[in-house]
Amino acid sequence: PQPKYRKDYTAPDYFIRHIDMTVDIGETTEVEALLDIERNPDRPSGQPLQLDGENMKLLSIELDGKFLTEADFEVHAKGLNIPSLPDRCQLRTRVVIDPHNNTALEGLYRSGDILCTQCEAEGFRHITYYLDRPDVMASFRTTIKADRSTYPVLLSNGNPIAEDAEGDRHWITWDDPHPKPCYLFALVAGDLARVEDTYTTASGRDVALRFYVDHGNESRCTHAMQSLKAAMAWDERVYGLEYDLDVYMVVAVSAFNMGAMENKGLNLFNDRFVLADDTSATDEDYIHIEDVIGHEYFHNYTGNRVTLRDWFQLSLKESLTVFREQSFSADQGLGAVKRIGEVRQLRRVQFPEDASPMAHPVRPESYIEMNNFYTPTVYEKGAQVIGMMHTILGDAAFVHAVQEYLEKFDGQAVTIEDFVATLEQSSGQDLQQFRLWYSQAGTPRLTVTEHYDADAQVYELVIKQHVPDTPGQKNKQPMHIPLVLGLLDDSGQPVSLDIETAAEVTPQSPTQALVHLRETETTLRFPNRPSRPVVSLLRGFSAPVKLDLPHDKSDLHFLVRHDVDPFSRWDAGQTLLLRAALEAEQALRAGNAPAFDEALGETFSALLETAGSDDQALLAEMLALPGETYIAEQLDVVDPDAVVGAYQALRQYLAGAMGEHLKAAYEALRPGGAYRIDAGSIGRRRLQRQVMDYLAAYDPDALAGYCWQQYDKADNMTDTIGALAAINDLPGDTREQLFADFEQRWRENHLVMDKWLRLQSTARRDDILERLEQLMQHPIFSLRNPNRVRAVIGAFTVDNMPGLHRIDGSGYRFVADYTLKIDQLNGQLSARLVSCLTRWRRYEPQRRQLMRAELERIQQAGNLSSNLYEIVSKSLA
Ligand code: DPP
Ligand code: ZN
Repeated sequence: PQPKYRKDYTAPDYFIRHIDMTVDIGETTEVEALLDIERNPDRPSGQPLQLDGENMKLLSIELDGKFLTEADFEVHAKGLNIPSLPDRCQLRTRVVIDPHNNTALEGLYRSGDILCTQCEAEGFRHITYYLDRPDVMASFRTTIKADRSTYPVLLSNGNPIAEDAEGDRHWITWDDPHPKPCYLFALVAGDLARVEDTYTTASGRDVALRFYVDHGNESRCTHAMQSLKAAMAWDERVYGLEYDLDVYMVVAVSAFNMGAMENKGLNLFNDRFVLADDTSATDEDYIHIEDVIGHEYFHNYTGNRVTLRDWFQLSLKESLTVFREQSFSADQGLGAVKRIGEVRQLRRVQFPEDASPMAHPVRPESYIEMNNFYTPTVYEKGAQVIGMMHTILGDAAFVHAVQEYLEKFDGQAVTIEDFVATLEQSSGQDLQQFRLWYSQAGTPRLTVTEHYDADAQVYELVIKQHVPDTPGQKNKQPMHIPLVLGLLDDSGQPVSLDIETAAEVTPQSPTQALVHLRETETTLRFPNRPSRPVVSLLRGFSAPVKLDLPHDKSDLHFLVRHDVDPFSRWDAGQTLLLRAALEAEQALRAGNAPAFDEALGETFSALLETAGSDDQALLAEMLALPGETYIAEQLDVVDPDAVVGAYQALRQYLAGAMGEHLKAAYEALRPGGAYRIDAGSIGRRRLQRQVMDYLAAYDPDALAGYCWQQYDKADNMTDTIGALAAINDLPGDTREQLFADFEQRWRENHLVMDKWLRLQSTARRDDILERLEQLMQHPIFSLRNPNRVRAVIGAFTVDNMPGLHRIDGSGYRFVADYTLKIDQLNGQLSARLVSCLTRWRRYEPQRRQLMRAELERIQQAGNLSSNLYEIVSKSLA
């Protein structure tokens, strides 16, 4: 496989203005496509037409009504070429495809008993011969013919304009007048139940909202429907954007590679992001559903109305849409805590990616397989980049600029540069240097030193920035980094700011400022400080950077108690915990027992004593330890045993310091009434779950009793799963009985069983690999269903550090074996699973050798998907 490069972009030689397609579903599936083709006047004439098409059998081809013979065109494995064409013509092709044996889940495929499509990024070329690139936009008319009893529901984009039936068969024609790239095409055929509601837009138009789900699941769409209406109202209120069609459809699909897909007017969703009710869904499920429903809805403008010129621009639609989703979500109640969760996730998955052999800029320069670039960097780091521009412009100017962008480019396929230039023109801000966020990969590191001159009463900060080398990129330029900060005096009060510096400073309030770092080194002087203040840096996580704080431990304890910014307060606590974990890791490697400061125990016990306070969700975050992956991320050479040991030791120490208070807190946090899903109740449950995590370390027997009771009394899945999760690593009868009972109760519900699978795959036990094999024998398991595979193998690779890194290499071998097996079915999935091995160079010598050997074994197996080939070859390079 050969890479494609961003610099090689050229406009298409031909456009397709309209496609009239008939999909005839039967024993075999036949697709007839009539394309209205026009030469691009800006390109030389006489170019061949090169259509994309894979995994299909060509039956016939006609140009302007005349059948072509084999001498007139050339078919190859990736498409079809016609040497020359008139400036305008109609091309009709007829092909046969095989959705029933399509295990890759791109193009048209079978999921359970329904047929459905996934066309982003390049799936449409598995349905018919086409110019499968986003800058070719056509209006679509789609006729679907199928058996009436097997496929009573036939859906595509736009509006239904005609239908009829004859005998066992029926057909329906859909018309989508909005020209769109083919990655937004969708088709569904199946026996599905429909749940309908109406939304009245701000201007008074009624929009029909239709969810299609398996029969029996009708009552489980309520939350998704509510979320959709909330998202529609939010986009009207905040961005002034109204939905533009009469119908909005969402179909829940069980076998789906991604979370969901924003096809115009017809979203397809992984069913885990649609189906929910109190007994089967957790708080986190409810929140994810709201996020993903919002995300796909917001794409209707940022992605669909204004789309991408080419796939290197993917972040143009994804980062802006993630940013909009995150703003929407924060507005729904959890606010700052939501932000903390995003940062935790960014540090857990994106920072490692940015330091890996797959590190790439938010706007990649090249790819072998586009599906490998639906990454945390393009999505989550990209959203932080948008967030920084939001900070720099200010909310009103940012929203206004986005509106201008959407108006200016409505109906067009554009670039990230078009977007940034519009923000610049609209706001008058200079974003020239800021653009480096799109082209330079790697996480910038800020190193801050402080100095207080008591005689002169001046406090001084020196901030250095450095962007690390990444594959193909060395010696990077300094970036434009927005740093939000404030100072606290000895009593913990915010100080009014007066800053002397060469850098640009934008005051945000009398006590908080935005400093624009643009140089390798920036000095800030704060005059008239009668005593040394404590600085609170990177408030609200104003930039996606690693920050070496200047603070000593006592400053961090002080910030945990006093900082007014919830993010920085939380991060001060995390820094304390991280430093303690790293000291413990060092001790363990030196063969010593870890030791911890008493002050650490005091600070965190004191936090626990505020458990009755009103911000329980924030408190839960404050009490949660930095994860093992994040601890490992700080080390140049990773010894997984030492990392796991340090994490456990720190947890044990804090649990001991909190002692009996844990039980009191657990009791006090018991629910007072029926299950409710509001921010306050969610916060209480999260805190209770955190307390249980410490109790497992402090008093396992007491915890087992609590888990038993909690499981027994639970009227909701959050409490039920909370009990199983807390006891997951404690061997014993209670654990076995609860897991067995749960299986009996839920074995028919695959989404709920995913939770059961996931917990067991992440359990810390010596026989974990045998257990994984058993789980894969369970009747609900199938290597063809990505949700199941992610629940067993995916969860193991991400959340079972001791199991994956067993010193005999059996964890790596397990992953490699299944990666190869799954690659025969689904390259998108196998490429994700293998990523746990790609950073082998960072591990201690023995693991390094073992991981590398498995990667080489995969590489030598041959016949790999382009997805897996790209990841493995880049990680060995
Ligand atoms: N475009 C989808 C999404 O992120 C992924 N294919 O919404
Ligand atoms: Zn998206």
